[in-house]
Amino acid sequence: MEHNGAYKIVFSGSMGAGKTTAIGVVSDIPPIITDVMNTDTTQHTKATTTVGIDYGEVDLGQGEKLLLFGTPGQERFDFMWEILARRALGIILLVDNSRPDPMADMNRFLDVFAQFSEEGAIVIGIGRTEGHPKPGVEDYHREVEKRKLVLPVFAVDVRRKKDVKLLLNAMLSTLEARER
Ligand SMILES: Nc1nc2c(ncn2[C@@H]2O[C@H](COP(=O)(O)OP(=O)(O)OP(=O)(O)O)[C@@H](O)[C@H]2O)c(=O)[nH]1
Ligand SMILES: [Mg+2]
Repeated sequence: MEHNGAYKIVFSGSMGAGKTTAIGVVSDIPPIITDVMNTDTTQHTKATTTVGIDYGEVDLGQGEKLLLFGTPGQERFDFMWEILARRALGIILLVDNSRPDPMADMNRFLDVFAQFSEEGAIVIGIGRTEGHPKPGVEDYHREVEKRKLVLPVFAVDVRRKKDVKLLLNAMLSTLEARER
């Protein structure tokens, strides 16, 4: 794929999974955020929610950079997920382990991004495991295997830069391995 040293990576996942937080924490430029006051409090009680896109950049040096796009999590914006993923090299799928059925959330997004999962271009980050350790990383691995796929799964707290870097590095290694 032609990319001129710029690699598009998309953060997706359910409402409140931490897409906006992750991009804000890791971006080298002030992130572009399209959050408004959250009125959808049945889905999530947090103060704001994304209604457009998140955008940030990570400089890799030598003229290369990552362009990070975040999708809105609310189901009413599901039409945007695929649009935002066009021409992306990979998807970082964030899962909120405190949700009622986080495994179903993961499966929902693996279905949406089936083209990416089949190419192994998805990295999964499980959040809020400190208060909600179950399901564990092994459980997610097993669920992914049911799809005859092998995808990296990590427990992360996207408020920490090093955790978001871990997800990005896993994505880059996967992409490099594929190019070879
Ligand atoms: N305790 C805890 N909080 C977390 C963790 N990861 C993220 N958060 C918090 O969860 C919230 C996530 O909010 P956002 O970043 O707005 O989530 P989002 O995925 O962009 O949500 P939408 O745009 O509404 O879909 C923030 O308040 C984070 O600080 C975690 O591992 N543990
Ligand atoms: Mg958001």
